[in-house]
Amino acid sequence: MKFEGSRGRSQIAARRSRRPCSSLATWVLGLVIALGPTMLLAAPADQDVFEDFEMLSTAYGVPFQIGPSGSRAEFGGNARSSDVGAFRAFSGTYAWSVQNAAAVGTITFLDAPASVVEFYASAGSNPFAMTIEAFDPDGILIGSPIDVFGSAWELQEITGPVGHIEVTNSAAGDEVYIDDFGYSPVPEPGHALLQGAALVAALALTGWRRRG
Ligand SMILES: [Ca+2]
Repeated sequence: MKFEGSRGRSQIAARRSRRPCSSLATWVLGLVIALGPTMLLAAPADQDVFEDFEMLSTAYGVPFQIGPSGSRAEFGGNARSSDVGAFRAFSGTYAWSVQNAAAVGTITFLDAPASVVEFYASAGSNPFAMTIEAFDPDGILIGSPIDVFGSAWELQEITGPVGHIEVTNSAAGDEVYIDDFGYSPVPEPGHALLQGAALVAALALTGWRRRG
């Protein structure tokens, strides 16, 4: 099991102007960057919370949680985390899997909706067996269901706010698998504004130094 807190994110190279804090465009750019972590899609491990399921063993139907207080996610339903072997896992030998025969696994964001969710999915040896549906905090389906075919691992990227995800295994054969699961919660408004103010102040300082 592996949990990692805030990690370094991709950097945006902002164009510098001679008067960075004097234009509306600069303020807009600052807010976009401050609010932007959820928009900067990268690898699942780059999100605020990341789980590779290594050394995490649970039984079918026994829920477990990942993430720190305030950004927890609960994995539940007819699913488990287990050692499935290197052939079935995307990383290491452990993955989260949904039992066969019309079973549904759920991933619920307990404290705050997720602004972005990234993970790898594989339908194992079951063609046409895996459907992923993401719902907003009110239970409304976000976009169209995602169908995963065959054993190849596919990177999934879902932008929210996401309240919960349902993973359905509609076949009677193999399990279906998810591995390297990462997400970032929707930032609190106050925190985002503070980030924006700090960024604008940094831009202003850069402009002052350049003029000096
Ligand atoms: Ca793994």
